[in-house]
Amino acid sequence: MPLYKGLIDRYRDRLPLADNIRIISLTEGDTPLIPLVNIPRTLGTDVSIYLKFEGLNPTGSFKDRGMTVAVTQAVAEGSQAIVCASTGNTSASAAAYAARAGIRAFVLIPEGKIALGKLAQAMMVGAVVIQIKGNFDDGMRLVREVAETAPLAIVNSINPYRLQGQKTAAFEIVDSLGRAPDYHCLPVGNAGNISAYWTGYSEYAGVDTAACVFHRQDCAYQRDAVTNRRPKMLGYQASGAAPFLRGGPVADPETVATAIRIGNPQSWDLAWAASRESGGWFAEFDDAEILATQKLLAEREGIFCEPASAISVAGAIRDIKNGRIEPGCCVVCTITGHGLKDPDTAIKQSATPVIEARAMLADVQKAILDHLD
Ligand code: AN7
Repeated sequence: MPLYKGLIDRYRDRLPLADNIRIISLTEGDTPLIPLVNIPRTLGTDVSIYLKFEGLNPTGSFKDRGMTVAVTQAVAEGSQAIVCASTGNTSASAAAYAARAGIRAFVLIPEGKIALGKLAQAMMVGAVVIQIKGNFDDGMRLVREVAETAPLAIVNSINPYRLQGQKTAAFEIVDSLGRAPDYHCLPVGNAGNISAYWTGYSEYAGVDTAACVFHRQDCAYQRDAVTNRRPKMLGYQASGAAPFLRGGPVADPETVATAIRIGNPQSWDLAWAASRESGGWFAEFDDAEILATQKLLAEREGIFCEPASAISVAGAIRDIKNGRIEPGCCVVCTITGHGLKDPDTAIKQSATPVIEARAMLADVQKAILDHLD
């Protein structure tokens, strides 16, 4: 096997980048597809559930896929600085790729509503972190406005190169499974990722979609179909931040899953197109259900994800139980971010307390015997 060099290198012929440009990469992508083994057994279902574990990207979230392409293109266009609004993961990723490229990153984050790991990442690599007294949607508006007055490349997913990078996750899934799944479950915040996956699945099936903005120009998507099917796209939102369930923007989004605390998704039309064209649906979960699923995944499967990511598994479980996802199907859930991103939320809900012990055998023995059953 040749050395893996990142997703631009692997999928270059399906990405709208010019030849001979400097690629800004941290060797992102190529993430594992992990089958669930214990949860399906408990459910008594023969549905196969796979997790696309995007928490194993270089900065711990799926954002790196879009960022390698967006920052590569920004540098190719001569940008000296990038800017984004973020609930945390985009800022961590943008900051890292800017450091790699040797350019400046400005990140706007909502005050007090960003998981600690994400803040540490952006600060550590030297991004200029601007905490605004407002939420993500305020930040997004300000980014659009400030980019008109200063020479900054926006690297939020309104930058179409972001979705182009993120669509490669769908390619990897089809390449690994040898087929497209029947259902694909995703958390939905700003709605870029669900749009990107649908673009990727559609391109691999040789079908045009609204988000195929680049390939429409040269029709490459029509030439190279590698599968004849596409999954139904299932988008899950937190009840306190569920514009796709309410039918329009939500003014004051609130959820423990801060990554998806977004009331005015920028890829509204693309996400609806993905849902409608695929025959999928949107559904919502409250914070208690999100946290319970995060814990279930950790305790039953050993997989530690951040709260927002657990919602895709919550959705799969509910829709398997209620029969909307039929027996015998193949389901992929994207685990969008690593659990280490948000240690505070994890520690708060941990069932096993830390036991204080003297550095003596008797204390350690007692602690162990108390917990052996
Ligand atoms: C872990 O970082 O929007 O629907 O600013 O971090 O494509 O927005 C994060 C989004 C899901 C939602 N899971 O994806 C940001 C940001 C995690 C995330 C989403 C995000 P989109």
